[in-house]
Amino acid sequence: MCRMAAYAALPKGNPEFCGRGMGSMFGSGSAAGALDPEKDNPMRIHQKSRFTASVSVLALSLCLGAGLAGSAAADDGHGGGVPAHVQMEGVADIVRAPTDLPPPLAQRGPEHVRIDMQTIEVTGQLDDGASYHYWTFDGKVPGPFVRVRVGDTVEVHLKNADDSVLMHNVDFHAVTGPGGGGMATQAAPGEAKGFVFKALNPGLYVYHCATPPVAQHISAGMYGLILVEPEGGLPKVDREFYVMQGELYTEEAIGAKGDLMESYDKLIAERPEYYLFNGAVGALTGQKPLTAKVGETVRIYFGVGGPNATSSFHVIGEIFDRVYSFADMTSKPLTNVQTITVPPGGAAAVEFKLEVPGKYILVDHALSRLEKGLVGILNVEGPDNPAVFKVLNPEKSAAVN
Ligand SMILES: [Cu+2]
Repeated sequence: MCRMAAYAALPKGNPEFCGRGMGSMFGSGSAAGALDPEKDNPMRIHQKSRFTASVSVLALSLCLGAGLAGSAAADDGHGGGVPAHVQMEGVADIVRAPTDLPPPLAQRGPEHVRIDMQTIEVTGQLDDGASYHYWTFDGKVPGPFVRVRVGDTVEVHLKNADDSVLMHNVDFHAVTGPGGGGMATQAAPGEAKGFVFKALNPGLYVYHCATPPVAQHISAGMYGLILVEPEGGLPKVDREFYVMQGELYTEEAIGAKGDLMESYDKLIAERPEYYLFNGAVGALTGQKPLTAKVGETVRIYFGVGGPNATSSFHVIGEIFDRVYSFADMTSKPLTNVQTITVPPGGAAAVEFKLEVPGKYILVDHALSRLEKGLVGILNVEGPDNPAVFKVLNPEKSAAVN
């Protein structure tokens, strides 16, 4: 039903509306069904190359320090040549804002805390003109950022929405106990389940749906982070952000329009079409970029839902002043790190001070993935700082003459 609703929202008679799943659903793609979409469909090949070109324009403009408004990419109001986000009608916005996380906990002793979560299956926007049937915690990707303190007794209540089709559950890596709570929360559509655990170990942990096939549920968007603050909390920073990386496996090649269908074969072969920050192409660029000011310190809580790819997380133009590697939040952090490795089902926190204004690009330094949707922006505003960074203009330099 959700898929049909998405179809209804798509423009009719669009020549680019040629996804394989869609053709068969509409009974209008008799020839398309016999085509190999990777090799035989010129429209798809055209779409793919155009997509790659547009992403490359974005990447180039970003890497050049932006300032390309009015060029091939439209200005989105944030300045700097980022394609504007256009929300599809009748399709949900599943992107969780990177600022959507609770503030640090007040200094307090251990308490009894309650967490309520809902598993929701929803057709959401994956890309410009493309949707996907996501499975989510609370309707967004990633799921809600959960924040507790070491020693807390945590009461988890999971409701599987009445209109779900599938069973879902939640497995917290912060739990000491069988299945991380997965078995205890296995819920049929309309059911509510729960469990209680004591948060014994401080750290930043992934949670995810662990209903088989687990990789399928994770890929569809069912992952998030839980922070178990150590005693006394973490050092104060000016801004905190919540970013997660995942992969999506679609029958259609990247760049296709319409409601895209999952490819179980590609999932098992670990050949994703999309790599994503916070659930969608453009989630953290044209739609919900990170923003901060010169002089501020920021911390990014970064996790990988996966289900399969390890991230080499990097911010172009910045150096991580401190890294809580593997999300060990109690050891002395590493210092002065360029790129971190974060495995699927793993996390890390990075901190850095912003000295120079401009656009800083979040990537996985396995940079082929940038061409598959994996890019974010941190916009930093403030006065120039030529003592740290300035651009030379050789044409006007006396040294040239
Ligand atoms: Cu699930």
